[in-house]
Amino acid sequence: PMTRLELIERLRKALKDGRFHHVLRVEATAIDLAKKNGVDIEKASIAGLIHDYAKQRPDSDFINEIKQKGLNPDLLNYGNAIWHGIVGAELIKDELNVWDEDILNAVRHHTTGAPVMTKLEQVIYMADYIEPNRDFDGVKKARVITAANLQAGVAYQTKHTLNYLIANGKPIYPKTIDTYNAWVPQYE
Ligand code: DGI
Ligand code: FE
Ligand code: FE
Ligand code: FE
Repeated sequence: PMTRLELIERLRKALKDGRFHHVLRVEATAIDLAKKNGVDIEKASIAGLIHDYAKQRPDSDFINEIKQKGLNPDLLNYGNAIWHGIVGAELIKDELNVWDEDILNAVRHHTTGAPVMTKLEQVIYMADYIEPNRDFDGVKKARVITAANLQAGVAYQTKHTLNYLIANGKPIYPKTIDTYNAWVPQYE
């Protein structure tokens, strides 16, 4: 596997400047949340760095990967927002030689969440949402809630993201609904 510094060089090349700095902020936020929640710091660092590795790839790369790896064909009905995590994890295996399934699952679930998430997956899902440059209505509340209780943060993000998607007429990936049902009624 690559060292952190080798991964950083690969990410610098794969991403535009703004996105590159976002992943560095997600890494720092993930390390902070990992320390507070007893999560492996090394895995939080690597997962934070690589979570958006595939974000700027053309649609054709994802479509090829879905077909080649025999992923669920329903994925073809969605787009980059859904693909860059779930399908991005396959590109990461192919191209960055990261094979740790805990880290890959954190990448896979960083956009939609999942009904069952490890603490590492929760840390990456939340770090992506609250990294210091995020600026949306409710981000301050999201930071306060997440600092107090990681699982309550997951529920908060899941509820607000689904609300945003519906308000804007976006297609909802079924796993996003499953995540909502598993987390929001329980933690509200
Ligand atoms: O990649 P980032 O911008 O750092 O953040 P992200 O991967 O968490 O989210 C990317 C976008 O995906 C964000 O605008 C919310 C959106 N999203 C989350 N769940 C769904 C979704 N978009 C659609 N269409 N359907 C979903 O279920
Ligand atoms: Fe992302
Ligand atoms: Fe996110
Ligand atoms: Fe991100």
